[in-house]
Amino acid sequence: MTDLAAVKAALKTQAVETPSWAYGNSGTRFKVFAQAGVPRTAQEKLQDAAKVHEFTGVAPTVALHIPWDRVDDYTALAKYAEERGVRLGAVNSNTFQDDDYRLGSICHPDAAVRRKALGHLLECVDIMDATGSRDLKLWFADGTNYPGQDDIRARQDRLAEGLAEVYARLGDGQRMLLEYKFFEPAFYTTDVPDWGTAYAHCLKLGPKAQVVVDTGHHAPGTNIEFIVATLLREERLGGFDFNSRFYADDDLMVGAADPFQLFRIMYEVVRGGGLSARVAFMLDQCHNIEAKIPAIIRSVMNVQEATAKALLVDRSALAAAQAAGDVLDANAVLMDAYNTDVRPLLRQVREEMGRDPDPLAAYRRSGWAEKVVAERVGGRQAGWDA
Ligand code: LRH
Ligand code: MN
Ligand code: MN
Repeated sequence: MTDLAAVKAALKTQAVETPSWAYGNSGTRFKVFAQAGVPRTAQEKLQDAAKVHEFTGVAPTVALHIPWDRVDDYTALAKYAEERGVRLGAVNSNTFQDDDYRLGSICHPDAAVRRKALGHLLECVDIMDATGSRDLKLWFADGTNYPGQDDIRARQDRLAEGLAEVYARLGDGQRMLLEYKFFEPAFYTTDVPDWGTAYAHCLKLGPKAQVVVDTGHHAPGTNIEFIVATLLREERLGGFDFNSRFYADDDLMVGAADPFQLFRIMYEVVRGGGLSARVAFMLDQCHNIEAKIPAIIRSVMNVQEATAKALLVDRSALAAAQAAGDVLDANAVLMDAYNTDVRPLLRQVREEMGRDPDPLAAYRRSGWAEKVVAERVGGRQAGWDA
């Protein structure tokens, strides 16, 4: 039997971090579609993020991407966020959009480029000091396109060296989250291609270095929940970049392509005690063709639904079936939870939190979309024009 009060309490304390870049225009390498009313500044992105939190009640922080969200005064930006009821979350570094990074950043063969990249990463920690952010999220586009292009092992040495310098700069209570991705933009080797490589570096660095699992960064068929279970066991799961994929790094709404996979991941999170502050639940998505704020609200709700189902798994019945070797019963316990319609429960949770039970309808009624379309003229692309 599951304790419904405990399930509700867990759902009320859940926090999903939304990414500043999801509020801006985005697209593919073929076309960026401009939408009316999208934010033109970091402040306007925070305004939109505040709306997502206002209507969901569980999205209190916003991730920044530097330089996409560069401002003169980050302390003032943090204050601006707080005045609107949200806080600044993870600082995402960006060592992939300068010409200098053609052959990589902190793995680049040229020490001068490595120094430049390192300077950016250290600047991101300075920004964290000003914003009060806990997490530095590192994703490296580093890799090679052709066999023989560079020495695989030397690149790992450069990576380790750079990461160690950043690690040494972290203050008390600050962490670095190392993200892996199996391919793209490099096509032959990627310097942090998988959780094993990320984990090996984090292990050498120390406990402030944690792995971040971007759900879109795996080969088709990869068992992501196994990775989650393993990293939680090793106390090295720092967080998630949630999104959905069909074919590649599609950055679609989390839970859209495969809600069952999201449930399996969230079950391992619950099972491993990861539904706590030490695991950051972040979205990393782009809304190329759909309205952005409603899409982000929908994404937050998808995470909530998967979490609710994971919390509803009857763990003692599951353990009993597993101990008895009853394959069918064990599977049925999990499927019962997955097949539960948790939407009424979540409506109740929202009402108890003083929010509208239907966040999307409430947002639509609020008139925010019409207001920003009228006020914001000339919205910007999420990143590549920064
Ligand atoms: C890379 C990635 C990484 C970046 C973000 C914009 O594919 O997932 O997290 O910072 O996209
Ligand atoms: Mn990511
Ligand atoms: Mn990605």
